[in-house]
Amino acid sequence: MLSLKHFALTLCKEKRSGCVIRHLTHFASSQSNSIGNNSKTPPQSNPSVSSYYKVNNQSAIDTAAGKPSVRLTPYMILYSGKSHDGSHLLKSAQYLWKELPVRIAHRIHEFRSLPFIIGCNPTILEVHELYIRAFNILNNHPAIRTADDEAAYSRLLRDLLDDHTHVVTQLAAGFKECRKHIQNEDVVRQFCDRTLTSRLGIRLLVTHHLSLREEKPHHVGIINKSLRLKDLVEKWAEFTRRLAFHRYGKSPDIRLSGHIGSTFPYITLPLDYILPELFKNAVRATIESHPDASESSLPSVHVTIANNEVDFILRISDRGGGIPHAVLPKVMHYNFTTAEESTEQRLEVDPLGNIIDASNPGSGSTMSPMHGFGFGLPTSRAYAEYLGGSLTIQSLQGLGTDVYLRLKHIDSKHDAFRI
Ligand code: ADP
Ligand code: K
Ligand code: MG
Repeated sequence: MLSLKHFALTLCKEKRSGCVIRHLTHFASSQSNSIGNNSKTPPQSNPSVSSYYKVNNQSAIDTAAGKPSVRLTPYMILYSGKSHDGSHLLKSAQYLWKELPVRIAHRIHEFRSLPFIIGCNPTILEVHELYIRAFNILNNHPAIRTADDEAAYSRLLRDLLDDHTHVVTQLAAGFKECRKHIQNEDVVRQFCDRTLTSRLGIRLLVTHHLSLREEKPHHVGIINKSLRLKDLVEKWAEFTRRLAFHRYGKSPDIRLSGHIGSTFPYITLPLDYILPELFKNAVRATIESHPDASESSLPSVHVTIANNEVDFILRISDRGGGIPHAVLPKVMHYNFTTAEESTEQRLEVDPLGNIIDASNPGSGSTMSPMHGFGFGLPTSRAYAEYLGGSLTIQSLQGLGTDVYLRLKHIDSKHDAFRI
């Protein structure tokens, strides 16, 4: 055991190579009994080492990754019903107990298939290790049979959700460091699309289960049975304006029109990511393309809501100068950003790239910066497509930009999408 650890340490220190890691992975799995069963990540360890020598579950990962994932429609989730005896909670936990290791094992396989120049980046390795750790914990968890089991399992899920809070920022930072060595854009896009949407799916399922345990008016788990899109748009518009004031000292108005009275069942969680990203882009472009404009002379950002039986659409129109012809094909690339050219000063950011929000310190760690990693548009588009929708951009070069976010209703007769 000692010699394997020493072997791994030496190799990884000297040569961070994917071949070495894969080799180690297999070597270690054949030694599984001698490595021990500790599923906890050693604190402060070198991730490149600890991910790979502690791979006693390697064959378990392979087995789980060979199983298909069972995806549910929101309709199934919405109408699965609540029982008085709590049996719906038990069923929900049992589904997760089976499903989560499979989904996480699929992710681990994808991490292992990354080109080694990316796979060996320390920040990417940290995320890879988080997934291995989550797999070990969830896969070793005993079956859930009683209400007490379910309660304990839920506490575990809550902790894991917290541990994985910064994964998007970590991936964005990791890719930023190493992807200049990768010529093939498709490799990065496929990995990021799949990792981020799968993560969204897992978080939706887990948050849904945890929310089933709470009573919230108009809600079944994560599904708000009568979401008023206007309220959500206003919340994130206000958030973005505060961010802009903090960063630039001014902000354009964000105006709302269209079907502002409409309500329908929907899931807030993905919109809580997409809306601020789109608003930040529009507000930033508006301010930076009018460097000398006063607050009152900045052209407003216009948000239009359209709702119909099949889907709902948000159009975000700004007068921020548009996206130049040469830039437009790249804006959907992960990590592509024009932020480096930006003349404005950066806000204070913590090591994960999150803004430290002076007005609300408690929320600081979950706030995203105004821009920077080039993940806003591609992640939003991946989420929208995962949810059976789309995100498209029309640039009116020289004038402004229209962004269209389309999302399928969850109560439509057809299987719009699966989580
Ligand atoms: P980031 O905001 O971190 O740069 P995004 O993926 O959100 O990353 O956007 C990528 C780039 O697309 C931006 O840096 C900017 O150059 C351009 N862009 C996005 N939205 C707009 C917009 N509304 N107007 C002008 N340019 C935009
Ligand atoms: K981008
Ligand atoms: Mg952005």
